[in-house]
Amino acid sequence: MRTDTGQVFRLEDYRPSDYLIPRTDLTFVLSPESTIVTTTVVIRRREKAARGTPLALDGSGLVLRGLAIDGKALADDAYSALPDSLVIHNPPAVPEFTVTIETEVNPSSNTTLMGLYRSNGVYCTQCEAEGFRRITYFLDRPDILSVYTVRIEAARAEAPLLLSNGNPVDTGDIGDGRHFAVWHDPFPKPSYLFALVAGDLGAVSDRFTTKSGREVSLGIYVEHGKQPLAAYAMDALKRSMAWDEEAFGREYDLDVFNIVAVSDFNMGAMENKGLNIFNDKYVLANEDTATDADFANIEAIIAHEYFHNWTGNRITCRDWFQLCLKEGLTVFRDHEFSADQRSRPVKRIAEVRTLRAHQFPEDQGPLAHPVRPRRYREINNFYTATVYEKGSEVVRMIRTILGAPAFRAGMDLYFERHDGEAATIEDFLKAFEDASGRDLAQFALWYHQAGTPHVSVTASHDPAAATFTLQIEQSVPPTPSESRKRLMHIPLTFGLVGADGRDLAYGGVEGAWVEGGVIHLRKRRHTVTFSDIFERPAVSLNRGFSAPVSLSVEQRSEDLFFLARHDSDPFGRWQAFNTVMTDALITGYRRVLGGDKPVFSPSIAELAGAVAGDAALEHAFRALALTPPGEADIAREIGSNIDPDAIFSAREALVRSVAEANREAFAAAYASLVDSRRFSPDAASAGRRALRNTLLDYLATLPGGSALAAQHFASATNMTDRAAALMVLAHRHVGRPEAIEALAAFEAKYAGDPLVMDKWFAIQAAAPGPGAVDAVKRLAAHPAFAMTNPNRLRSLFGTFFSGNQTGFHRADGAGYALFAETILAVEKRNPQVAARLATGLRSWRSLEPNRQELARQALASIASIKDLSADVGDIIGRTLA
Ligand code: 0A1
Ligand code: ZN
Repeated sequence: MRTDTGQVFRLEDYRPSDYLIPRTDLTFVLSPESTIVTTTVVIRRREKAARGTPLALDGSGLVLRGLAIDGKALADDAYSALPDSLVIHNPPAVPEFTVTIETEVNPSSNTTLMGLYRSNGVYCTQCEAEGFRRITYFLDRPDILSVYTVRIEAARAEAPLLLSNGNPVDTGDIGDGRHFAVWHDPFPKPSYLFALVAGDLGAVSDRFTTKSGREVSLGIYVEHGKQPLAAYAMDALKRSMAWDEEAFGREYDLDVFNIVAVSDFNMGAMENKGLNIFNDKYVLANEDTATDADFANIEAIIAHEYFHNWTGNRITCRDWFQLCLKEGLTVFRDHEFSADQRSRPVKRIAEVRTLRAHQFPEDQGPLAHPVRPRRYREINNFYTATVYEKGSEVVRMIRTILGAPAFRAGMDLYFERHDGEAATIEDFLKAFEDASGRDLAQFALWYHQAGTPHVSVTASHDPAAATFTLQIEQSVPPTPSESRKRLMHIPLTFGLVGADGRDLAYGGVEGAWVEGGVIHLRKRRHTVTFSDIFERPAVSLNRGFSAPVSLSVEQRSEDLFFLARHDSDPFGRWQAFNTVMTDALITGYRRVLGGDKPVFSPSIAELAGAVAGDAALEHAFRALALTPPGEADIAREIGSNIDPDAIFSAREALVRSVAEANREAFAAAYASLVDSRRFSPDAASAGRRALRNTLLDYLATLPGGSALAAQHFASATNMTDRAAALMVLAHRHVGRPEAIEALAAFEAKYAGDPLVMDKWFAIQAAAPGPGAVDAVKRLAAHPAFAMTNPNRLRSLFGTFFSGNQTGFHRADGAGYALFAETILAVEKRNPQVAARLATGLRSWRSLEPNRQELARQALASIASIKDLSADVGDIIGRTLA
């Protein structure tokens, strides 16, 4: 564990390395407790570096066993070897020489899941961001690109399968029950993309022929017996490969593409060249074990990692400050892929919900940072929603501003210019500027400036002059260490919706650059006047969520109801309904705080009834529209002095009032959505299930609701329906016999399947109310739970800290005490996962004063521990600052 020294890394300190490593040969002699790694690197001194410049290599917790230059062992005083660095004081003056390093590592005792470790007896690696230095001393930075050849030796019985990056070159026997394999990757790559897997796994094999005729062998490796569960992932992989050729002109470039699923993994998956390693949660699925959401995630993550082959691997990052160069762009690519494979509007709404749920709170709290940060203490803590999701939104805006053809031309130019290089955000933007002739200087602030811009709008119609005017003002709130903000270029897609639901044509426009249905805000204030507008329109702004801003539009409340029914932009419709509900919930919340009962306008229930029964709308869209804003969404909109219990009461009351008003219609729609066809994970079938399950959630609040949910649970023929019913029972009928029985039945059925048990843990961890703290403590002692497994930790504690507003934020602070205790316990084994869990209190300052103080005490109790890891120390330090 790297303890927190407080060292800060700064973008402006970037300097090219004095030495390069054109070639790297690695030999792994694998053994569970003692693996010997022999690394031979060709070191090339850069012309600008003086002869004899010391060569300083990175390490982390390493033991050096041998060191030679050009085959000759080095004298003891010629170098200094520490666990975290190896310095060769006076390297040969020649331009190129070889260094051979022997290190010894213990994969079995590696609980950090970085570097070389074992998961269920399988040797595997994770090197992003700085894990390679746990394997050998190296220039472990992304701008050092090297061609790797890897030889793996292992006991055949323990590891019949030996994989690394690139193409297979050789295999054979070496006696004593041991064997070897050699892999060669012809594409120069940074060390973070290195991977090795060795173990006894089952294979799913397939083939793909690229557009230009390259035959690629595809393999997905999973625990023996689980091969059928990898069929969907394989299908998603082939669709991804075909899509990237079509949409971006990008072909695969090796003879093999392998994916390995492991059960202990810190993140979702990893794009190692030719050998992706996945958290098994994002590979294994069938209808009995996985929900529709799981299928969609698998498709998206398989695509994401595959797309990295070009955006991340062929063109990589110069330094870790440029992380969004590969991540934001690759998320944008996987979003587009899913939109094309499924329903574009539904996908867009889901993306925006995720962005608001995860990125907005980050941007609005103490952990805010620009999409391209300028400093970090621990890079692992920057795999954030801002870098990934907002990073994707920024790429989307480039396309909105340039238009699809110029965007594609910019991408082509970027690939052409930087293939084989380690690039920067400046390089990326320059490709678009050069391809389009547009100036993106102001736009670039999206990369450099943190915080969610706010856009406020007032509208007025002058019937006599037939003009319609929008007064638009932008502001960017201060964020940590950035108090003064510059004005942004905000592309707002819009429509002026007339009484018949159609967008009004306007004669002319003044006050801003308006083109192709987009208003470009570039100043603080714009007065945008449209002429020849004879009727007062409802204004639909930020259609498709063209800019990741918060928006308030002052217009008549009937306009929102109108847009919710008639906007031609599906996102606009969804947004209008969502705003109606949010506004009502905030008013209801204030009433609860004042000791009154919340009351809701009957128009809301009427609108819900209309949406539920509108056969012209996709089922999945209807499900999304009918889903009321979550408690955390409401809290975010309220902003400060939050009382989670009052939010909960207001939300419950809204759901009940909508259900009561639509009792018959919802019941009829619910009944009509039963699907007796064979299960299919396709988007349309999933949409039907989503709508039916959303309706169940409403109906379950009515008398007889628990029996209905129990019946839904008992008759479920797939995991989507089963988990949905279990959630309704466990959340809406906490402690009732139907809930207890269903939980027990689920547990009995899936006790042996850890990934399914994760759902069982998560559902209970999110059950509202003061009993959740004790429930979570009890569940932590369940035999299926393991403090060592990241998926279990995220399901139970991650869900509790980030997904249970009333339970975690219990007024007596018991949730916060459990938080502190858990972070410290997890940190000892796995600082990276602990740090992620520790972000659960990032919004503590928006709580009411009593809870705020209790949360502060819990955070301070963590901060007071000596020798905190860099990971946790960084998060807690920034959270308290
Ligand atoms: N590059 C991966 C994310 C990733 C980052 C760090 C990891 O370390 C445990 C693992 C994966 C992606 O974007 O999918
Ligand atoms: Zn990624």
